[in-house]
Amino acid sequence: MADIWGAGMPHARGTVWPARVDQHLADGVTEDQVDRWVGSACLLCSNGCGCDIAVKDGRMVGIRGRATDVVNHGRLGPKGLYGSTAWAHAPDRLTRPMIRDGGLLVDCDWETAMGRVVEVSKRLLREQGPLSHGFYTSGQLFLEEYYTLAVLGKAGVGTPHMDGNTRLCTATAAAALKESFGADGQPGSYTDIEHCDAIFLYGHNMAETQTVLWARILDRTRAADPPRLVCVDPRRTKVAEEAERTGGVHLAPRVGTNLALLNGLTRELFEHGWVDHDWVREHTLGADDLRDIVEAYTPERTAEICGVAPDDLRRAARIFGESGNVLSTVLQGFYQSHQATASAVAVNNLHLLRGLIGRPGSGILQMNGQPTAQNNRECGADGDLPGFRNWDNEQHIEQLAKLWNVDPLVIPHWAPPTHAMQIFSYAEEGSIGFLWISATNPAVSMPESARIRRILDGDQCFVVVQDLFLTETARLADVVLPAAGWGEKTGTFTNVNRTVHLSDQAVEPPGEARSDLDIFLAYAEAMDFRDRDGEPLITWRTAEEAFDAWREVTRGRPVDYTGLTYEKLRGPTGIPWPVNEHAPEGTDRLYADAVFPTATETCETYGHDLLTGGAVTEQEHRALRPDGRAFLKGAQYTPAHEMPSEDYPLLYTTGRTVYQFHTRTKTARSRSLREAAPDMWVELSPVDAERLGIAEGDIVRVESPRGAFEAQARVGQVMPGAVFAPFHYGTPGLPGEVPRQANELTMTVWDPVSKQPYFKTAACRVRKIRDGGGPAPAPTTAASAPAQPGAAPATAGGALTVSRAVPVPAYPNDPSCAAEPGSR
Ligand SMILES: Nc1nc2c(c(=O)[nH]1)N[C@H]1C(S)=C(S)[C@@H](COP(=O)(O)OP(=O)(O)OC[C@H]3O[C@@H](n4cnc5c(=O)[nH]c(N)nc54)[C@H](O)[C@@H]3O)O[C@H]1N2
Ligand SMILES: Nc1nc2c(c(=O)[nH]1)N[C@H]1C(S)=C(S)[C@@H](COP(=O)(O)OP(=O)(O)OC[C@H]3O[C@@H](n4cnc5c(=O)[nH]c(N)nc54)[C@H](O)[C@@H]3O)O[C@H]1N2
Ligand code: SF4
Ligand SMILES: [Mo]
Repeated sequence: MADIWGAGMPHARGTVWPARVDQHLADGVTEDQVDRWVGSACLLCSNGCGCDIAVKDGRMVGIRGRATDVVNHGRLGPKGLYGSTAWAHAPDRLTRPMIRDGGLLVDCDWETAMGRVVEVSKRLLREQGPLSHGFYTSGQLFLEEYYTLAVLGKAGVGTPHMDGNTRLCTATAAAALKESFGADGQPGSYTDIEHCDAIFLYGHNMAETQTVLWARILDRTRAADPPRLVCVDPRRTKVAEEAERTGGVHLAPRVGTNLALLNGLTRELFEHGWVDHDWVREHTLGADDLRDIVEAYTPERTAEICGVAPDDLRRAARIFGESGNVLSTVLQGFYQSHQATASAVAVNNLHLLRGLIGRPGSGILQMNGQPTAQNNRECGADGDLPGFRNWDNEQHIEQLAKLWNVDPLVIPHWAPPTHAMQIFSYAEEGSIGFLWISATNPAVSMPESARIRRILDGDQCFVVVQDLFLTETARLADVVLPAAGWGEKTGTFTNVNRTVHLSDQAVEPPGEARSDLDIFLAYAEAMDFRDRDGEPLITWRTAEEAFDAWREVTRGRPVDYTGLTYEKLRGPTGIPWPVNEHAPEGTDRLYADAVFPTATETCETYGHDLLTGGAVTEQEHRALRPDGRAFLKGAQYTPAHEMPSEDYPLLYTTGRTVYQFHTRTKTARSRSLREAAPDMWVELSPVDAERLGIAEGDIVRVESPRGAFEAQARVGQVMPGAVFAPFHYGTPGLPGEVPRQANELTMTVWDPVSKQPYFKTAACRVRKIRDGGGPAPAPTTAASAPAQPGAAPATAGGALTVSRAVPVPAYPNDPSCAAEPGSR
């Protein structure tokens, strides 16, 4: 637990990342007692580490990394090891459906619960039509489940009101990829780590949020000839420390000023001639406009806006400009902060200006967070259309209509699909009277919690919640459906670098819990959705049949799954798409030929103005003749919606800690993880703490114009003027307990292009309530450590892991395997 990244295995540039198998078995279980190991991948973040699930007496009792998997080479991190199976047999798992009766949720059988769902659904469809229906799903279901939901929602119900919590998570990643390259899909690969000269991490605390990927980076930075790191984060994270250690830079911009910083970096590239003009002319559009936009962002002006030193900015730009190969990663410090899409696109711009794309070591990872967010974006249960199709392109709609054998008019495409924030507004007004929430806990995870609770609790909207547990959200539902979780059902999912894994069912779900696929299929059947010939709309019954239907949807699209089968995925490793007759073993890296899916006929969007979100029309797009060239797009920096004021003088930002996953439904049921970060805290800089008379562990009240919580203060690593709160801790709900969730304070505002809400920019004030009687319950092992070493007892626990180095297998697609055969 304390040794988050495990023992280092440093290795030379261009050689294969060494393999090591990490394994954890539940208390009292030994390896020889395990009955079977079942192939899967970890479902606790977007890294998608290949693993096997240990099964004993019909129960999941542990996990082991897969040495042969390209993604993780056998490694697992603390969440994967301790959090993957502990929740499965928790005594409070939902095992029966529930319905609200006389104000209370009471157990019932499936017939009653589904009967209630179908009755309300049919009535509203009859009386008010498809716009009365909303679906809010997840980044944690399986591909087959999203695809089924997408078909029943778009071709069955016919509603545009369908989105996922991916809107809160990686809508900006998708938007940035679409704006620059024409379609979603990660250009880069993890193998870029083995070949790069510099790594830029933008608003990405990878050391805590993708621990195995971070271990992979450490194995290069701790070896000879390391890449230099540049960290852009207002906290002094482990990433920031490593940036300093490697002779790189930690840029700590004022919260909400990312775009100004990036405009400053971009200007430096132009000023110093770090632009590959030939490449830019041949493969991109928009360089002149971009240069005009960034002209005013001199190092001095940028430094003033962002609160960084001008020379640090210059040094960072020089590292980008002069390194042979650069890998960039971007995550929530950008996606959930002010001017999200413009800032994320600016990272793509930097790579395009130097032509650093499509070759080993030069990659962009517009990261994902959730393990299956990518699949939701591919399958279109999130406000996209299946197969990265463009809702504004009639031909794309016709392709789907043909695949589903329905009239094109049934598929909603008269306006952009409704995004989650809008779906909740419609549910608030009651124009959406039926809202089906699956595998997400918005009562804790959406901004402005009090408002979300009101929407879910009110009578204006009938709420169905499908989950493993009676969450804060489920408690407000009208019907609760018990779902089978990871290991209890079969399906595929795709990690951030496009690697597809199959997760086979290992055990039976508890009680009457059913897989999400079975639940969606049962609804579709009860609703009697039909195609244009009167045949059942959905023809599949099993996950594998759903996958096979999906493969056809991807034919000819950038996200090509046609060469994948369940059989192939039962092999030694996950496989990155596209997989087809040209690339039967998959594709490590996109755009090696510098041809981008931007042609008007192909692209997933015609694009937007990054400042206002105004849409580009088909005619405008066609007139630009993008024809495979990438777009360089910029925007001016504007101040955030809510800036510090006299009343609320501090910047408020939120995020994660290494030991907890989201609203903790899984991680809090592992004793080791729970105890490592047991309760809410809030981080202040030493300067602000002193000014406010706050000491480590004091109980403080944090307030914004929208709400407040009380928690113990950690005098920590956040930059002066800012406050950081973890968002994992829900409201206890016991009488007399004060709310303590980070989202009580956040605001209902979103990015104009990606529509991703801004969890990382608001204003707040903090005051001391009373002594806390000890240090804050924040872990000491990473960014939440106290500023003063030793101010809190060291985080420990969970020594039940074994790790063993193993000979390196040959990884298909890994360019280091080809270049250095001797290193295997
Ligand atoms: N342990 C753990 N790992 C996880 C998850 C988890 O819950 N727990 N969740 C998974 C998911 S779904 C996601 S989306 C990812 C998220 O992974 P990350 O994006 O790495 O996590 P966050 O902590 O949300 O935010 C990253 C950093 O953004 C910084 N930040 C805040 N405001 C700003 C700003 O204005 N500008 C800049 N540049 N930085 C800012 C914060 O200080 C923080 O360190 O993690 C995934 N992995
Ligand atoms: N303030 C603030 N708020 C944030 C963020 C932030 O950084 N700051 N980050 C945002 C981000 S990036 C994300 S991804 C969201 C995450 O927010 P949520 O999606 O609300 O978080 P989870 O706790 O992962 O919720 C997933 C739910 O699905 C259930 N579940 C798990 N597996 C299954 C399954 O197979 N089937 C079904 N039916 N249910 C299942 C779990 O029990 C859990 O209740 O939070 C967002 N909210
Ligand atoms: S890095 Fe992510 S996918 Fe890998 S073990 Fe950790 S939580 Fe699981
Ligand atoms: Mo996320």
